[in-house]
Amino acid sequence: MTSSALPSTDDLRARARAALKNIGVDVPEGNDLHARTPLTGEHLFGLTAATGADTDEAVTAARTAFLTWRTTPAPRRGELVRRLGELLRAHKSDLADLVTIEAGKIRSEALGEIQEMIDICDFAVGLSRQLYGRTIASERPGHRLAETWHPLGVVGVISAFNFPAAVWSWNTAIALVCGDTVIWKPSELTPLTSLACDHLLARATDEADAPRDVHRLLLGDRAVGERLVDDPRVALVSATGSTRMGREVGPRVAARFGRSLLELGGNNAAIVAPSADLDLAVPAIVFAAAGTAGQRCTTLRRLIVHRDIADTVVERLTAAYARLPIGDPFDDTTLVGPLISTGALDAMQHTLSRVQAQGGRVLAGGGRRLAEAAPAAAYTEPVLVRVGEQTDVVREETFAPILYVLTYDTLEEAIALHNDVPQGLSSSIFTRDQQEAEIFLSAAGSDCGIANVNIGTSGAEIGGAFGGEKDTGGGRESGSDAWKAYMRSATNTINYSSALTLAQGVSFTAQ
Ligand code: UN1
Repeated sequence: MTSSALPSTDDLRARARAALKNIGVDVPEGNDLHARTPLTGEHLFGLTAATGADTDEAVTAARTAFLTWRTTPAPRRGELVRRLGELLRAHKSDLADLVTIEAGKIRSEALGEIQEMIDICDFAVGLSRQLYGRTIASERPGHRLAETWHPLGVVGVISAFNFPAAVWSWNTAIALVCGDTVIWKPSELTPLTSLACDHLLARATDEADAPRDVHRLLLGDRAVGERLVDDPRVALVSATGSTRMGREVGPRVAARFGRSLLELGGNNAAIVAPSADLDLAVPAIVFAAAGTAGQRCTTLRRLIVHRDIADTVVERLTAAYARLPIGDPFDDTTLVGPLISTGALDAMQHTLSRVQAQGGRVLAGGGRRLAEAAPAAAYTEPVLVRVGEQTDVVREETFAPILYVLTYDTLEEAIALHNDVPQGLSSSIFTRDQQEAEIFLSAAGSDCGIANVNIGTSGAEIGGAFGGEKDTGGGRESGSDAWKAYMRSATNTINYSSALTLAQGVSFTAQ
């Protein structure tokens, strides 16, 4: 299905301008960076990019602000984040408009992204009173051991187009309550959303009487990111993007003994066991695979179905795929918006032709949509492809809505197939068999950072830690104790006795 006609680029420009105005951002002007919209594939505004000197100045300012911020009591730092959360609530609709215009998300998912930001602000405010260190029993009389957590310094956040606002907020809300200051280098594809977020945080900063330079935004290309990566004053680089990008960032930051937090590619799978409730599994699979037009790092890319139910599952998925409304993401009936660019569409088609050359069979979807109405945009039908175990392409992440269907006979075989990819972000099993579910969640089961039962691979809540293993980079962001990545710990030994007792029974007294 194709939902209603597309809005014009002029309409979208006006809508973006109105959202920015409501938020308080002057419509930017410049000509070295282009805001565009995947809805039509056309140019919206010209912007000004940061230079190398701007980047250095931002790091200096954020470092100076850090010297005050690090000793501001954490609950007071939480007040800034609480104010940000209030402003996000007030501007939820405007921000969601910008996310739809720049990233192409359907309205419900764009609103969900802003809700995710509000949620992480609430979480971080609570955390601002819970940055706990432990007290440890000392082996020596009259001694106490303690663990103290301190802010790290300047945090560089490099984020991707697909979560243009939420991923920034996971990092920024937590880093700010931890006492760090933040420099943000967003995707070049979503500058308007970034300007809006930065502006709301600047307002919150003024209203909460916090130093203005606790946050700086740098719009720009790769060179800006590289400068942050190489600057020894940036204590932590938190980068979201491709594994290829992470392979550069990780070693470069490590070479200067900086810290990095990497959220890289995913190649997420779900196992569908014979006992699965298909009324629950099928819609979960369709959301995880086709939602966000397949452009989440948590998108479901591989379906590992038990041979006995494979035909039924495929039949039901094929029917569901045929009914997916594709088109204008502002239309409430649309479920699949555009891909980010025609380049992404080319990559998807290239992958499909390679899969077919390796014996893959397209079961549903794959056609281009709205090419006449919007030749510069990339609307596509999500694809379902039946593949064999020997199809190597399955091990690669293509950032597009392609779902590979594989079959299995034993759970052991399913788990082996599941783990047989370089990436390790998210995973799930659909089963009513508790033993199978527990095996999947055990050390011998899924090797991913996220492992779910009877729910898809995407759409995690902020309360849990988010991140993955292997080529996904190992980072953890958002909830649980992910905050520890934004702080450094010090171990303190306090001798409150009047005697010097050495550990390990060492004696060092002159005879
Ligand atoms: C991403 O795609 O980079 O779990 C993040 C999810 C979202 C976050 C995805 N909460 O799908």
